[in-house]
Amino acid sequence: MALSKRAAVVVRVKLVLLLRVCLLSGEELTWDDSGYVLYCPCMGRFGNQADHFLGSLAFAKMLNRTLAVPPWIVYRHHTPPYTNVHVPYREFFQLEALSAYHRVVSLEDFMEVLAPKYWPPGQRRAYCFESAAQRSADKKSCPMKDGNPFGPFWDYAGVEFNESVLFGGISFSAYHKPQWMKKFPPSEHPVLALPGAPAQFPVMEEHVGLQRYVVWSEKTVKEGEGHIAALLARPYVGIHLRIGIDWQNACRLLESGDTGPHFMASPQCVGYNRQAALPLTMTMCLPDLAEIRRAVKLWVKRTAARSVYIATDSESHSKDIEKLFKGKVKVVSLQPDSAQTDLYILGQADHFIGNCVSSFSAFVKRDRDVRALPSSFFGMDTLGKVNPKEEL
Ligand SMILES: Nc1nc2c(ncn2[C@@H]2O[C@H](COP(=O)(O)OP(=O)(O)OP(=O)(O)O)[C@@H](O)[C@H]2O)c(=O)[nH]1
Ligand SMILES: *[C@@H]1O[C@H](CO)[C@@H](O)[C@H](O)[C@H]1NC(C)=O
Ligand SMILES: *[C@@H]1O[C@H](CO)[C@@H](O)[C@H](O)[C@H]1NC(C)=O
Repeated sequence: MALSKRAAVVVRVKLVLLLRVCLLSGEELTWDDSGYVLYCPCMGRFGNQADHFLGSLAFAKMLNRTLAVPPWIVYRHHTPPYTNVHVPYREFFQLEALSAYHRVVSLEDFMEVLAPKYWPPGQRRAYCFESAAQRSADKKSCPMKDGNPFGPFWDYAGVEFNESVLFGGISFSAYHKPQWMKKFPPSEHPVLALPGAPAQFPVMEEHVGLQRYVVWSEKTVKEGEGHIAALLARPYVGIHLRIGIDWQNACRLLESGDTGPHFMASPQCVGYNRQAALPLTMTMCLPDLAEIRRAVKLWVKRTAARSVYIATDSESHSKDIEKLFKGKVKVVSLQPDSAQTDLYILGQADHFIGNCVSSFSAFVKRDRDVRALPSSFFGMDTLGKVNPKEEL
């Protein structure tokens, strides 16, 4: 007997869904009995989110749970309609490349394919620190959707939380693995949904190498390579100028001396060991034009560069840099809409000069380290050696 019309439609929808899943991941998505980790990349912009991503990936592996890879949150403070954009991970990077390290699923696929059946509305528990719950009205609820970017993120995922599970006296580090396993066995707690990344900022030293699994998507590569071929002659030096007004304010905190050498992404150049850390100078945080010129000149000479690529959060100083070379070196600054274009081009440079304190620079540095490409920082030409005139 023929299927009823309704049943036929259901079968078709299921087939389409199945096909879609097969096409995206190469295999059918099945439920993982070892459980899942979901989190909102709710702190900071791209560089911060990327640092947190590496730690979260390690956390999921530690608990042997599949990581639901969140989209990137892109803030549009200056362009209408001013709402956050949620960019699926695989827009910028290959989701599949992560699988060489650990089991992952995109948050979007998790919500579309798995959640309706295995994590249905009404059973969606939020997990957070007791201290975070203190901020809620009843002091017992996780503030999952309070404010921006929290609310819009879970709305994007289509999640309302039904209940809160609080924890305390436990951190995301490997030290507390037994406690996590004991407290939250996947049989009773299949989905650990967290208000923030289960990770530290900046990324821990032991997780820096996970960058190798963060591989650019074909689309990003194609666009980036297009720009390189059209605009740059090799060898080229890529530089990151993090010098805008927000950064000037941030670096001012260094002047008081209260921050010490560990300030935002700085462990990448002063060293992770707090006791043995090198001094962090103002020039390293906020290079002035003299330092920018000095470093660019040095590396253009050392690499016999034919062009310079400038990525910047504000001014490019391209005219000043051009003048250094009397027209013999081409100086390019795209100021693209997408920060990923800058990150890609910096990543491919023959030499990179970054800002040690910036996690945006840190992304490029890690990406290059994985491929054994050389990098330096403003105020630090050789890793582990603050430039002589800067020494305190
Ligand atoms: N396109 C482009 N954007 C940049 C550049 N430098 C900074 N930005 C933007 O500014 C943001 C800086 O935030 P993060 O990526 O988190 O890195 P960070 O430098 O540690 O800065 P904070 O988050 O402000 O502490 C980036 O995500 C970009 O959106 C640049 O050279 N090119
Ligand atoms: C980790 O999870 C996978 C997938 O659920 C499972 O097959 C495996 O047995 C788990 N490993 C451990 C040590 O529990
Ligand atoms: C959670 O969902 C269940 C089932 O839908 C419902 O009985 C319960 O009242 C909900 N609790 C909260 C706090 O929303």
